Amino acid sequence: MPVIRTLSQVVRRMLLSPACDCRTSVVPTRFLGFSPRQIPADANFHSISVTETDHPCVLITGGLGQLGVGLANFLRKRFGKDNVILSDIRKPPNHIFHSGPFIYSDILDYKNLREIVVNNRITWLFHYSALLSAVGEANVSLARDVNITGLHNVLDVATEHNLRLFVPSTIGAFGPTSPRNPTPDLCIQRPRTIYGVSKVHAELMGEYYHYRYGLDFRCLRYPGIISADSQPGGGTTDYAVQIFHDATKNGKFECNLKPNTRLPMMYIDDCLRATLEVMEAPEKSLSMRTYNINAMSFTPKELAQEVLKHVPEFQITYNVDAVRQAIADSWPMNFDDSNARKDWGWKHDFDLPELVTTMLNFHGSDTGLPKLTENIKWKSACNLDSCQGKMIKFFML
Ligand code: VAH
Repeated sequence: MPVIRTLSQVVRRMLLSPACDCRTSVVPTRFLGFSPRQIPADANFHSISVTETDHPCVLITGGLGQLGVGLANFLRKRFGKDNVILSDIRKPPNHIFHSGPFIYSDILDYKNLREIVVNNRITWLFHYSALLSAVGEANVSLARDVNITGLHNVLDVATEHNLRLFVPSTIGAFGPTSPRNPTPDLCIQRPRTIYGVSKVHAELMGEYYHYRYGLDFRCLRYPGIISADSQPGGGTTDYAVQIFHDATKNGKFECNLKPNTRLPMMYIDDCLRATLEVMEAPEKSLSMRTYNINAMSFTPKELAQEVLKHVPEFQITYNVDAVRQAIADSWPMNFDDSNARKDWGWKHDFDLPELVTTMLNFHGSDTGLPKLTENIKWKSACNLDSCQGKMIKFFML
């Protein structure tokens, strides 16, 4: 029997051995090392599985982006404030710093990540650090470092320390040659942005680490996320957040996409709930590791028409941003999320009317506007040009 010297010889021998009919079965190569960074076979850097008592110990990277703070608040209600650590490379505002554990984490520093995971006995990691679509096109090399090299570090640390890892993907992981209406989970993915390419890479690498090393990797492709109390991060769908701020502050909005640009969208509360639900789903229920999730799909024109039902003087104009328009034209118009609904019971709560009422109430509240309900509609009693950023008088119809 020849002496097997290298791991590749082991794998080759396994794949080619008569016992392994690779045409029909995936070779279970999980025991061939715990992670790609484990060099000598006996130098086992693999953490023992930390038995999660009655809650995970959570780390969120990229915590100061559009979703991190909302996710931290949501998970702290579920697992306890001290069991959810928010992290970023930037200093947080006071109200965030004092709302729960916050630490520095740099996903480009592999040793920093390992130290955080070990010192805080992390068991779940939500990896939100990424440059989004439009901002990524303006800085491709940084997007490649953060979205790809950073991801590699997170995958390795998660594998070596037995973490349950969530990495968000996006409608941006599809491209102009993908079916667009609707877009299924499994189809051609040739995105035309560094953001999309990096997210396809994240999906494929996460699934590889799952099958090769047993990493509990879970991934959702998010639609454009609309958040009330957090700013979007320089993406293509950001118009759908800004419109509400401008509608309540000065009654008009300049949209940077064409009126009939249809994109899948979701309110942040649905997004955060879906993220927790897929992380809590029993492994046996997951037929896939990467799922589309959907809620609604609308155009700027349809969104403006819904806003007009509550702010009749509202005016929308269009000044198309060619970069964002080209990106949007390459993305799905509607998502097929039937696998998520079948496997782990995904169901959205917010459709367009609920979204608009919720967002207008949030932005209206800091201008002293009455809360909108079904039978309350605002009507400005003024010419918007003279509004000076505030509606002067309202009455309930
Ligand atoms: C972007 N808001 O526009 C992000 C998101 C689905 C889009 O990933 O880049």
